[in-house]
Amino acid sequence: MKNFEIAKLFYEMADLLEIKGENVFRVRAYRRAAENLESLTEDIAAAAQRDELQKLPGIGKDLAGKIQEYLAHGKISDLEAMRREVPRGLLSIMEVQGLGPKTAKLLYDKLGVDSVEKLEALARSGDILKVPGIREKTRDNILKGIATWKAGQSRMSVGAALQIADSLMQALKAHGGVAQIEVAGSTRRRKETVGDIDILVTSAEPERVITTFVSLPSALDVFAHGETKASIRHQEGIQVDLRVVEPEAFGAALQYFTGSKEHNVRIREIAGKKGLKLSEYGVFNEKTNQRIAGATEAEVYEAVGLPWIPPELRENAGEVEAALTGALPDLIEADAIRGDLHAHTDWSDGHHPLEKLIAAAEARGYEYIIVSDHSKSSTVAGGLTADELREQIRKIRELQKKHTIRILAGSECDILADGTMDFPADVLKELDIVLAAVHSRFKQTRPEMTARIVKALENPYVNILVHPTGRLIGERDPYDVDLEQVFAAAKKHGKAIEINASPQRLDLKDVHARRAAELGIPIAINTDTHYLDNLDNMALGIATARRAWITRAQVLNALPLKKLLAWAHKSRP
Ligand code: DGT
Ligand code: CA
Ligand code: CA
Repeated sequence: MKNFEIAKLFYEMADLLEIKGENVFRVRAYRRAAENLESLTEDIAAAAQRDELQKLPGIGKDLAGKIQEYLAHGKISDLEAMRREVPRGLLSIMEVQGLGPKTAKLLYDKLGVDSVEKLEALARSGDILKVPGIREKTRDNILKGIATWKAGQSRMSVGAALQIADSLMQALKAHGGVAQIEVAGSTRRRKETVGDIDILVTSAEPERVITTFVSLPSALDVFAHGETKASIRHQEGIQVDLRVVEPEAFGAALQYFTGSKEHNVRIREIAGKKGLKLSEYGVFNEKTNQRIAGATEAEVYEAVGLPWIPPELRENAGEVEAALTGALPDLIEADAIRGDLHAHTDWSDGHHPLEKLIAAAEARGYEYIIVSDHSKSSTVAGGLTADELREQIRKIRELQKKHTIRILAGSECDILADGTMDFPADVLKELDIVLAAVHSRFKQTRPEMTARIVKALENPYVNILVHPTGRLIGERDPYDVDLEQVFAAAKKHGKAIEINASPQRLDLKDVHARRAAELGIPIAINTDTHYLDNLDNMALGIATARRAWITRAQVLNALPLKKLLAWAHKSRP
């Protein structure tokens, strides 16, 4: 069967197209097709023979043609051409930010720099300065880029990890032998970054499952290949550990491998005091060694005298005490979310028309959806002028007549360097909801940045401070700001603070969101949608809120429309 071979080539094409800066939809189309081929159990050649390639998920005309070509000639000419254009070595150094494509090509051609290690050596020794056009500043940027690249190599955002885990689990299920399957570790806890992915399986045919796993096209290297355990390096760069366990120990193994280690230490202590021994194999009576629980997590916790604890809470951050006293929080769940309060359209830097956003929100069953494009000072993001915003509001009111979902006119309005808002009061007052965001001058001092945001929160029209620290995980540090002062101002003026659900942001992060919610500040969980499928990121925002111990009552967009609007307009003059 050529399924896996073709999947591997499609993964490579996606990488090459991405490096070349091609349309993201094309890049994704190749990745999705590769994932689907990984899970396809029928021989792709059989589908091709019936001329039914295009009936397969994710395969359009273009990709069907590539598959036909490979089946007939054993190669894909577009891929061959791209390989010549972007050699492997060049590809690897282009992953370093701060190194433009032109410089990368120059270093590759003239000095044979084909790895990040060589690039780093050259930059550190200073020899890189001999290359025409590379100055001290470029060199600094390259070194910074290398540091970020290294950090990014060691941990991955949980959003990306979840996608990889889901796709691997789907492939394993499709190829048979899998009974139960779950992702464990930090991925299951939805920690914002993940070191490696841990997957647990029960199976009557462990060997079959392990063999499938190590031969998947997305498995670049195999580190370990045992009878019930295997480790691979996934093509996205992360390690994945697979363990096959006995059904009667699945719950115990899931509990153990979900962690965190610190949480597990506490649970084992509690078990010990009851004369029980807890391990990845089950809960045992210490004296008789008899197993008293292990098949499900719930029975494992019950055996040690605790209610089941949601994985997002298992960080030894008070959850064990809460469980012992029956005080676990009733965490927010997906079905409590009534709408999204941060979304873009092609009026600014979103990639879909207004109508499509509304339809997508309707399809999710939301009660309301905001339209919150950028304001005029965000020029790179295509920010709207006041006139354009008024035009958009008119358009929204007109579209409203055809819809039952409430379309909220909003703006993601810039907080200017001095803390004033990018639009004056007479524009803001026409909006249903106003978001406030920092998009410029990230390098202000802590007192400047804090005063800037506090001033914005004093504005009577501002409702929600969005992505409050500006961090991009693995890419950009948060700006320097005193969050305690920001929270105090939000509390005083009755503003909400966002958990931005975009996997690159997750901003506020869990511990800060927990603090804000404890202070009584409403938390908005928003996707900041730029592509329609970003609406799915809501799940990640909810997971972050759950890690922050947040309940439905603390979530702004769990409010019904009327209450939401009453809240939003209460401080308007
Ligand atoms: P990561 O991969 O760094 O993002 O974090 P985790 O939590 O996924 O850690 P990992 O993959 O090393 O191990 C998965 C879980 O297995 C971990 O959360 C708890 C459990 N575990 C691993 N090693 C130990 C250990 O030495 N002692 C205990 N109590 N638990 C462990
Ligand atoms: Ca892990
Ligand atoms: Ca692991």
